[in-house]
Amino acid sequence: MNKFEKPIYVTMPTLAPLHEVDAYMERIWASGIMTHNGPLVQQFEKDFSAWSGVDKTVAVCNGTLAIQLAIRALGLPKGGEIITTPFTFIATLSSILYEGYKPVFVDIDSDTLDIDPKKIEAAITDRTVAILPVHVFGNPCDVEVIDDIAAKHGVKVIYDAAHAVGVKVNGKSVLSYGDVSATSFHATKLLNTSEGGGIIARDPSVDERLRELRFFGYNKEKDVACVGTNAKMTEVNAAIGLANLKYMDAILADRREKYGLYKAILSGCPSLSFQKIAPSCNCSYFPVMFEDEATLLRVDSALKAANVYARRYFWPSVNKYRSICADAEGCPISEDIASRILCLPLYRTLAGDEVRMIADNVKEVIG
Ligand code: T4K
Repeated sequence: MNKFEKPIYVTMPTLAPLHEVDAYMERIWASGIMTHNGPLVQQFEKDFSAWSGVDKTVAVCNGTLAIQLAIRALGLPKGGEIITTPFTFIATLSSILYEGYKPVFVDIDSDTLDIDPKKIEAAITDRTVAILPVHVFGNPCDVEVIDDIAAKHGVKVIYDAAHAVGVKVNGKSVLSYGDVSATSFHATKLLNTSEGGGIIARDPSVDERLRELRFFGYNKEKDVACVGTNAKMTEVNAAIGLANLKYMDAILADRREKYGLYKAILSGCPSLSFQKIAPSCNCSYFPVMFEDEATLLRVDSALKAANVYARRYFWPSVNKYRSICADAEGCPISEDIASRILCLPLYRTLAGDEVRMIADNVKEVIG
């Protein structure tokens, strides 16, 4: 077993050289503008949109509020049902509940780990107001099929794109599908602003409403147009994001290379399986599925003994959180996969040799 001297975490933030962040910080210090849709937030919105290939982005303070505001901006009938995936981070589910909607879980495709589009229509009722899929681990959902189902039934689509920066489908940004996409710029994400989120809306009036919602409900005329909140991104967060954005192409290439390295070593183990990813997946995580939970637990504790801290993303399947969704439907595929999937460390400063050592450790435990 290869032991590591320093702890190896599931991820580490991508950090641009400090002097490049400082150049932006000097502008903040010179102007005294720290927040309230300042020049750096506006520039970050513009530069992120250009890099992603979308018209506009609304920058907010985190990915969770991005989902909440996305739901709210669509003005959906209160109390309706939102169809979503059980295989996700708690923030997807809690945002639906926080906004006062009933989550209806549709099980996942066991290969892609995204919501199974073939099962969505059966879950649509006259109370359905939206579908909220997640591009799990940056692997794009079947967006064209999902958007078609939504159009046919007159419901909205909100994509939880927290993992999906830099992903293209049919040559277009995945963020341009659906009515709204909500992404995250958290420290653990491919593009980070420390804490942050971004919302991309298809309809310019929804974009406008999002800008009001994040700023206490004030509109451009400084009148209160709706019940808003404070979800602004600060200038300091935008400064970090602007500096990091310049490295995104290199970061994507690096992830793909290390993802390929893990896969090349671990593919030789017949008892392991992997997410079936689209060529455009951003490879932001390296999930691996074991035969059963007992094997996962054995590998996880051996890795910890070697100073490697993999993470059980996502466990449990969120439909199992009985304290907040007591009557949720069972989702056998998601529950099974959640019990035996582990994300191995993957980040820019992780060396290729370290990837090899971690993969060899996994192989050694499973035999
Ligand atoms: N939708 C989906 C599908 C999501 O996955 C998420 C968030 C959201 C929505 C909501 O987006 P945000 O509101 O968070 O913007 C992490 C992240 O906190 C969370 O952003 C992420 N998904 C989730 C999958 O993972 P934890 O509790 O596992 O993170 P934590 O703090 O243990 O960090 C993991 C490792 O990263 C640490 O062991 C070390 C490293 N790390 C972490 C932080 C915070 C650093 O090196 N530096 C840091 O500052 O939830």
